[in-house]
Amino acid sequence: MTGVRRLKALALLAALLSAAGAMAEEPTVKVGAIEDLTGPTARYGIAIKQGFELAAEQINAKGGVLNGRQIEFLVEDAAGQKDQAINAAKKLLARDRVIALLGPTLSNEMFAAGPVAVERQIPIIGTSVTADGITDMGDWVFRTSLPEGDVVPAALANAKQIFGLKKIALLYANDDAFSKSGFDVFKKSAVAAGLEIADIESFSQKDTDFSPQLTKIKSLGVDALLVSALVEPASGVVLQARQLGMTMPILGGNGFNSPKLVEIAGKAAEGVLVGSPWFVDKPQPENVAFVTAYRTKYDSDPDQFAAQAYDTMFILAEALNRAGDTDANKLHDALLASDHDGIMGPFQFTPHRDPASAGGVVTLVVRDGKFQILEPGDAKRSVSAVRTAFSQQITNALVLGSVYALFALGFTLVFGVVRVVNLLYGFYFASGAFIALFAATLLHIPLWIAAPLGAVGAGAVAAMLDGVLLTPLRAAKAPELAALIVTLGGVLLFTNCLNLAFGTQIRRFPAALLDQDALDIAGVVVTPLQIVIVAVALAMVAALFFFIEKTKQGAALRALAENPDVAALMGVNVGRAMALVSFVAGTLAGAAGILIGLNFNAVHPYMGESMMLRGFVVIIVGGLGDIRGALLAGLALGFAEVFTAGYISSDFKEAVTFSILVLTLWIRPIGLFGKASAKRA
Ligand code: 1QQ
Repeated sequence: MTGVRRLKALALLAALLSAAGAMAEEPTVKVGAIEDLTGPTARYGIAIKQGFELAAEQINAKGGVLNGRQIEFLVEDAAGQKDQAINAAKKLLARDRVIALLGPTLSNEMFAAGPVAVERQIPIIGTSVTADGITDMGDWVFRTSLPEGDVVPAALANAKQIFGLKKIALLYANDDAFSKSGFDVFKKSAVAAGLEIADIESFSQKDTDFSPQLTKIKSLGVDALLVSALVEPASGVVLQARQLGMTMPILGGNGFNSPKLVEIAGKAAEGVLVGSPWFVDKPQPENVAFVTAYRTKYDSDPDQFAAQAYDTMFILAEALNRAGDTDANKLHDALLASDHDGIMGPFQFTPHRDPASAGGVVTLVVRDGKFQILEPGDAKRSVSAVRTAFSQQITNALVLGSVYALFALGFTLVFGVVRVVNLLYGFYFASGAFIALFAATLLHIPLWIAAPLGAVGAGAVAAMLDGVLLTPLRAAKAPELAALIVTLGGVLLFTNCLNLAFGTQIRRFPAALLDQDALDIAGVVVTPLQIVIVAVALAMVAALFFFIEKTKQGAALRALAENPDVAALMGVNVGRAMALVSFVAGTLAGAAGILIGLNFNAVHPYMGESMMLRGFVVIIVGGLGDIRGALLAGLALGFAEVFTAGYISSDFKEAVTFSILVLTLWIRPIGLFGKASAKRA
């Protein structure tokens, strides 16, 4: 290389290095969000993420922040779980070194992840969290979402005026921070508005049956139902309230304000009210531009959560520019000085880092499948009839009890014949529901075919799994405990597989498939579906009795139940008989799962779990393998649960179930119907 050439090469290298240096001087500004992208609250989280993305894209297109730096938006999934929210916060702070955190989606998660940001002294800005006490966590916790206390009183006052409300009832989820806090606000606002609170009922997030509480509320003749819950349970409440013929306005909190409510509850959602700081048809030009850009990018309408997120990204970008660099302390102070004019309206923080103004709150109503501004004309929807709660509760109990009986019969049959407490049975329950659901929704098979298909499918799964898992144990004459442990391992494994494959969220049959007008029979409201449920359950029970008592295979099973060795000597093919029992029992479990899934329109991997406790109670109370006992005990359990929830509290439902079990064991260990020598099957 000549000297000149070498110089040229060096010059080139220097130029390259300086170009790289210039690029290195303009690193991106990393902003991290913790949102629910999977799980039951994903609908909120995805809308929020899209709102952030759209804003970041627009800000970047206009030159970014801090004189030309691009915003790099990173998002971690918290899936509605507190521990996942904490991990996401730690990851974004330690690994990605984000300059601020946005989210999490839920107050529950914020109470977990907020302290992480406080400890690291990095701003965290909630855009959807509305529970009381969020910003009390520390100086680094901000929120742009209006707390329930700012929204609910306005919406309630509005509803009171339009519907002439006097007497209301309250219903809320008692195991979620937002729902509990929203309930406190509802209660306080109702008292302040001079409304009579006729009843307060609660439920747990994982509940899918709200009919006992609703039936009680219905009997009180209230003018409106106030509900504090996240969208999944909220939709279930709305669906069942309408099924019970409750046509009064239902006012929800922030959790209701999602298009998912209408998707799940269908026609039942009509007349649902919610207070909101924003609505899609807001005429301001900035909002029109936002809605248009959002529709273009995502092919769907934004909701309130997307709108709040969109504004928040601008608020953060403006604060960064005011701060002049990414220093956390400067950013913190710059955020406090925010004065943003966005699609939600003018925005400033209070010194306590909450939104300063609650102006612009509107009351929305679901009309024609969409949230629209509430108008006086909507009042004509409010009609509420007082009905006899007692006969309605009996109907609820009959529906539930007949499905429990169906479930318990199979469980007891397996126990009676195979002598194994088969914990996989709860998995077969869920399998039936999943097969029917997918047959109906993915393959578009009509429900009346999809449902039996699901039941038989669950039977096949049962025959196969029992064969694979239990035959070796039988061959080795392993003790009964071994079989119990194997089925325990099996149920954990397969339920986890269902969970991995389909997620923990509640899946629904399309609302349109189940949209049906309830029948009013002498003041008792039943849906055609509920009549079908009881009829199918009874028909299957009758068929089982016929099979056991009157057929040759049934006789073989009875022989097997009496004494397997003698049965084998008599020529009963034990392996085949076992497979048959598993198939029949699995079919009963699957059918029960489908009927429960349809009744509450809720299917999820863990639906069999709570059924297992009930299965145990029924087996033991009914008399260890006695199918008549199981039938009666199943029905009785349905009644016990419905009446406990309806007349005491749903919190005690499981306690009552368990007490029945323990009492039976104390007083009559062989079960109410068991004979000393336990005639089984
Ligand atoms: C909270 C809420 C939820 C409805 C947000 C999606 O308001 O958890 O605070």
